[in-house]
Amino acid sequence: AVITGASSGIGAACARLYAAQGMNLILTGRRMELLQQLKSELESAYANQVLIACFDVQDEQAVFQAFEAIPAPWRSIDILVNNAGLALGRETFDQADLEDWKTMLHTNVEGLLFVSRAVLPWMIERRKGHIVNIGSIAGRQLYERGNVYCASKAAVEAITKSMRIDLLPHGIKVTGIHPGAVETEFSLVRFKGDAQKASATYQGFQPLSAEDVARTIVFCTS
Ligand code: NDP
Ligand code: 8X3
Repeated sequence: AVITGASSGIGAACARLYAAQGMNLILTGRRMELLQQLKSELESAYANQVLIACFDVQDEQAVFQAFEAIPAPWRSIDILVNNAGLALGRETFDQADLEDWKTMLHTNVEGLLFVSRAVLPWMIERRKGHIVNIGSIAGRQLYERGNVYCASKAAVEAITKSMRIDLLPHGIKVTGIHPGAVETEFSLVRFKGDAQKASATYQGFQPLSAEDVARTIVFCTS
């Protein structure tokens, strides 16, 4: 399985659950150190192998180069979890930072497209594969100051449905997972390191855990 955004949150939880099932993993993200730590943790707990591919999903060239560098025995990919993503800022439409908007669209939408296209030829060749795209309830239930994050996740849902139709003739399955609030690094990233604002996000209700979502992903691909 390939998991993007495996250095924290839902992606890391997914890696742990798939590893426990004996699956070999290709883990991606930008923070090499965290990926290395997870690789060591998993390889010392289980007999499976972990390959790290460190790149920014926004960078088209870097994505394709990273997958071109994957050794042949690793190219029999059964599962791709397109999980890497983020929200940045919580401003009204007129106040939001344009750079934040671009980063969300480049990461959540373009990044998912690049990684999918890099992996797909190997799945098509084997007439086998399952792609899981992580959208969000935010793509369906719009909220105040959610604007472009919500739009990026609505795009993920449209892309997921379109992939499912176009890839069916190749025997490839496509699933969309659209979680509600999950307590991960997500809000810390959204509020640019402001821990107070991040934890305030989860006041008054019990958020999902990364493992809750990972269990659903693993169930869907089982
Ligand atoms: P985290 O911030 O904990 O994890 C996000 C992961 O995405 C990290 O591993 C990060 O790795 C990776 N990532 C972010 N930007 C890039 C990039 N440009 N290139 C490569 N990797 C990147 O958040 P979550 O685990 O919560 O988020 C995972 C997914 O779930 C996201 O798509 C998010 O939108 C979605 N989601 C989250 C919800 C929530 O409430 N938390 C609810 C619904 C959906 P690194 O920084 O090392 O690059
Ligand atoms: C993340 C969930 O509701 O915080 O996608 O936007 S929410």
